[in-house]
Amino acid sequence: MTAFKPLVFSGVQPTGNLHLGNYLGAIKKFVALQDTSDCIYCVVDLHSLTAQLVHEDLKDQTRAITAAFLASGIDPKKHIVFNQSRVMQHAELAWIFNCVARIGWMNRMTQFKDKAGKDRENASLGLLAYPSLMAADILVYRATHVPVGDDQKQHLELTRDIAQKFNNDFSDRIAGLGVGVEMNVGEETVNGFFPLTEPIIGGPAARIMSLRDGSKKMSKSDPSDLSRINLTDDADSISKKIRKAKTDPEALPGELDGLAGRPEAENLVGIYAGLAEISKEAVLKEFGGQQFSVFKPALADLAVEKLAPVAGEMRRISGDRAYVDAVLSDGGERAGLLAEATMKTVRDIIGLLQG
Ligand code: AQP
Repeated sequence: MTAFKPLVFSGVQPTGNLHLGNYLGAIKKFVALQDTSDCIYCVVDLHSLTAQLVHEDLKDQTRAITAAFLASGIDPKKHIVFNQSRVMQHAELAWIFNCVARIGWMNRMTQFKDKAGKDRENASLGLLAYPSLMAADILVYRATHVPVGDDQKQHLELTRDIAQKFNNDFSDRIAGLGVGVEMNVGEETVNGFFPLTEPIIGGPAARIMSLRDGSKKMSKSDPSDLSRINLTDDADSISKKIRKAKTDPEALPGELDGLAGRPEAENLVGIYAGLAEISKEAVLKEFGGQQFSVFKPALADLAVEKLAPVAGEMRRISGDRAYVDAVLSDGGERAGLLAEATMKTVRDIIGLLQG
């Protein structure tokens, strides 16, 4: 569908402890995609300022997410790992996209509505413009694929809208400079500078929910630590949190249909499936008819078995701060070269005077 060189980009904010949702929804996919694609993985520190401007320990949080990437199996030599603020072209392109995107588009974003709450007038401009920076993160590398959790689907659609509007608004200049790439948009073949990036979402763990409330996604910012399994939790905490996870009194059904209207049960089945790398159907085949008193201990054992090695590696890698910093510095340099190549052309397309 596209003639752009396939390239994967994704990012994680250094806003707190990584949890099972981040791991199953995003990081596990990052690791798997390394075998088939060139990948760029970024700790998006500039994004984290939208939630909280003054951080006590932003540098250490950035290192901790990097350690989680590496501990999970991301190879920083074959691919690129860096933190966003090292490559200022992200912010430069975000500014241009702020001028391409419309305020109405941003106002419609459910994440903005959720995070701004009732006092929208008092939310930071950065929080409103978050998706524009996210589009810049992706498109400054002209990335074609973005593995994310289900909660980021709307932002990815907006990234496509921004790319499409830029391609349309500047179509003559893109053609004049000969920097377009042919791609199919619906029935049409158009020439654009930015790809219409595809999200990679799906599988049984695309949206992991809170262990305390099956209607809320598992989140770093949930005040209850019992709502999430942190990647740094020890075996006892993992088992305790799964034991205390909210459920209903029914046994597990044998078929997927039987999970309808049972969000907490569905969530635990999804977590099991994500960790075991099998489908929810396969989990129900094994545990259908069983009570949670049987399923929860099996889930806890599986979670400990899969997460303990990652937590151990994270601790080991975090202890070597010089290594983590070297990875980010090397990745930043390599990412910076790619981003600058894109921005040179973007400045030409727009008509900015440069040396
Ligand atoms: N509950 C989740 N289930 C599946 N995937 C998830 N992701 C986040 N929560 C879940 C995915 O993890 C990646 C990194 O997320 P992020 O840290 O950049 O942003 P976020 O979505 O804002 O994460 P949190 O934990 O919910 O943080 P707060 O509480 O600060 O808002 C993304 O691919 C995301 O989809």
